[in-house]
Amino acid sequence: MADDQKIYRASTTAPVNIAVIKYWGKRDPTLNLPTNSSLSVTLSQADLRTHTTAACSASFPGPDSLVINGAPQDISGPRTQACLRLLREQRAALESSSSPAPLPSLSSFPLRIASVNNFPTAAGLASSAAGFAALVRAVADLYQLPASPAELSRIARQGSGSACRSLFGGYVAWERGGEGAAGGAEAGAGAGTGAGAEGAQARADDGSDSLATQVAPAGHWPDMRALILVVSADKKGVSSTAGMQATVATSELFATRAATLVPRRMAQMRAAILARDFDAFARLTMRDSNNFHATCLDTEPPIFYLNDVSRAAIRVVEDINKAVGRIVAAYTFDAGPNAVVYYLAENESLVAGTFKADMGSAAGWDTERGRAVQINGG
Ligand code: 2P0
Repeated sequence: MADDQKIYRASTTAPVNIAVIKYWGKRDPTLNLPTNSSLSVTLSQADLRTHTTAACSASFPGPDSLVINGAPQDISGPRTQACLRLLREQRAALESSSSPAPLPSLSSFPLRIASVNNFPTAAGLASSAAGFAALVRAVADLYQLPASPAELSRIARQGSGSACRSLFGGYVAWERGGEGAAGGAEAGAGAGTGAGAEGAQARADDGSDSLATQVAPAGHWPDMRALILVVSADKKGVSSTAGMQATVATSELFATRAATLVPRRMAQMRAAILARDFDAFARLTMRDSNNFHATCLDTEPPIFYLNDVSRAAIRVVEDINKAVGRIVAAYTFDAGPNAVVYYLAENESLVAGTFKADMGSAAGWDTERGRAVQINGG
């Protein structure tokens, strides 16, 4: 086959992650730099993942295209364009340094990208994290980039912030970065509130150190489980991007959260995970979810992500923990009403069983709406 007809392909998958210390707020919307660090647990790919194939060829008519679950997407937005541009730049650098055995100039070929989720899109679960993580890794594989997962996370972050955490399995931190950079800390977050270490030349806050790293692999704490309770499959009323911008601009509670609470909780959460201390993990998870939603309520105008069923789920967790006399279940909610409940395998029948019994009718429990999932072993 002539080289200009050849089709190059690579496929990969990326899992969904659910934060236990929440990302909310951007200090730089263009580079998609967060106001505060965050930490998440990656869910099993058997349960929730995006599968993506990237292809390119000189024979493809342009422009680049992306299809998700069979539906063509508009990829002209700055987020997707930033990811594709950064990946192409890295490929072009490889090509220009590849003489005397030149690499094919894939960076100049149109891309065709197709993604499929193994969970119903209508399930109301955030798919942008797995989606951008899979897109970035598929194109990086297609281009045979020698980039580490951390380096790819820096690119995926620009597609969707939470996507950077889906490049890793297990327990994953996204460090805000920018400490000591000119203007980096003044947005109000981070332990390093002094902009620029004394005597040091202040660097630009360019996002080069805002990336994900693994705190511990899933095998470190293999008994961790997550129950996903889909309260509503509707698209959320206020998008994360718009919601967090409004919170940063108007909530006084948020400034304290970002500057003081999150840095402290990041350290405490790391310690809880490394010590496999479920009590500490669970308390921090619930408090951070509640604090995040409090800042949403403190936004002007207020943002309500939780609904009556969400609040009923909180009460079920409280009742389970009270009945047992210790904390065996922890709820968390993202920018929507759906609950994720973390627990240990030994409490599976108690936690999942109680939810099914107590919330079956309220949440319309079925296998689509309530499912127990493993933590990803990757
Ligand atoms: C999180 N969320 O840490 C938090 C908790 C929602 C609540 O990351 O604007 O879709 O694309 O960077 O990643 C949702 O925000 O936002 C999110 P963008 P993203 O998981």
